Amino acid sequence: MSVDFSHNPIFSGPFAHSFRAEVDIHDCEVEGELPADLDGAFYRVQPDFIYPPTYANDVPFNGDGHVSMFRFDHGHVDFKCRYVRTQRYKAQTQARRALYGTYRNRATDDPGVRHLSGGTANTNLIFHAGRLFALKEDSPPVLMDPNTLETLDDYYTFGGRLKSETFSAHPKIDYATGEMFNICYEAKGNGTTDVCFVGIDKTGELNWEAWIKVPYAGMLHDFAITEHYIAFLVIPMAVNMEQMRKGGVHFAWDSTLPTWFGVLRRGGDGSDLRYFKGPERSATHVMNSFCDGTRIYADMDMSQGNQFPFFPMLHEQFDFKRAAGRLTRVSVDLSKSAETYDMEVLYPEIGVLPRTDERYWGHPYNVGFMPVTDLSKRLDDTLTGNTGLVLNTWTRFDHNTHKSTSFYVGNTSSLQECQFIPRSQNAPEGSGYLVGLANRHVEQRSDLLILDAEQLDAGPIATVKLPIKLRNGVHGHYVPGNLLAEK
Ligand code: V55
Ligand code: FE
Repeated sequence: MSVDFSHNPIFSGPFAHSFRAEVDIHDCEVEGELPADLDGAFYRVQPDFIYPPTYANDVPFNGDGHVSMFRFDHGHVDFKCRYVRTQRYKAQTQARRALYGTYRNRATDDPGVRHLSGGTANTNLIFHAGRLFALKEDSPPVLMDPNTLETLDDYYTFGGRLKSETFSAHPKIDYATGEMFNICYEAKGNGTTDVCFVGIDKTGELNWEAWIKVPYAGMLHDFAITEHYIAFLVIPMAVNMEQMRKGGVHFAWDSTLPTWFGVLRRGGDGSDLRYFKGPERSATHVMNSFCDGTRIYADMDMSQGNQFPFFPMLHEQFDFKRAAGRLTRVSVDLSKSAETYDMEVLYPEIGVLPRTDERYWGHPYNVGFMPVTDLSKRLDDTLTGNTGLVLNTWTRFDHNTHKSTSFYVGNTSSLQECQFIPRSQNAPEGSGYLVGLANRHVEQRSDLLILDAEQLDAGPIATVKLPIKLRNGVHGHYVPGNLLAEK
């Protein structure tokens, strides 16, 4: 059977079709001037099915990890993109067909691949202790060479120290200590309520773990670190074993479930874990988080209902109004005996994928960024396929002044996630560049935009013109050049 993507609805939206190519561009074409001081690599990853899914109910989150690298070199930039050589990628390319079934339901996989990793490495990248990790939250990390994007290890377990079957896609680094932390959920297999937190020291050794239980197996996509605590939100995007037995995807939205904000001591054994209850809410990403004495704060892209239109809903229809996320400060005071957590909506903007100046991860901070939907400047629906909340603006939030400034991309383009790059290691918070991909809907092409992060409203200072159309990606990460030269 030939490769034919045309019959699957996943591929009908704009910038939804698999790219499937691996490309090198030496010295990319640039409009404007790339900053002469910019030296380092911006990595991002897109789910990119190498073969069309075999299940009609499959979701975009099940695509194969396809990593792009923009290597800035003092006024020049080279581009490279490669599929991650996951066990799944290798088995399927060898067989020349899809062998894996629907999203995170291993019983729908071909029996011949069920002993292999199901990981797609399609969600995020992070660089720590000289290693570039490509991540999917249902599997251990995959290591890539940060300069060539070769896959070095398709199932990295920190030398056997990772006991969890999973490792989530949002590790956090505390740059004050050099430690990396992560949450690992469904740590003992599909649907298990076991969660493992891990700490990796600045040399790359996994030297801390704490095991806890969650009230139900919800998607624990991201989590929060602070100087003394770790926190996470359990959301009603819950594993649905009954749906999976019928050949469905891993999750369904169950609005009858509460949310739970869990807090435990960083470095402890997990026995001090406390849960605080909240109403039906979704929040998949943390902008940043910090503690002040016994009070813990986590700023998240929180909405009232399900944010993912492609996951089944058990009790109601998907509602774009209830899916709208706003930057919300979730907090608890551990010195009090309250059983609920506090919520404060910080800004009116509707958006997802909040980011920050990562040097401040886990510490008090003032600057954050978020792709938002400016509803007053809607994209031309005939170009976007009218998919609802299209991201058309990057916004910078300053918590000190409570002001926002933004860059609007125009009504024939849309934006992907943005990434902050500090001007130098010692630059003040939020001083540097904001980069990310713009989807050009008329030209059917991608551009990388580089803005001065302190002057978003001035527009891009440089635009890297790609002759190709990348698809909608998930997350990215920036690594300064001096760390890439080290071996
Ligand atoms: C997310 C993304 C995923 C996934 C689960 O953005 C959650 C949230 C790209 O895959 O599997
Ligand atoms: Fe994410």
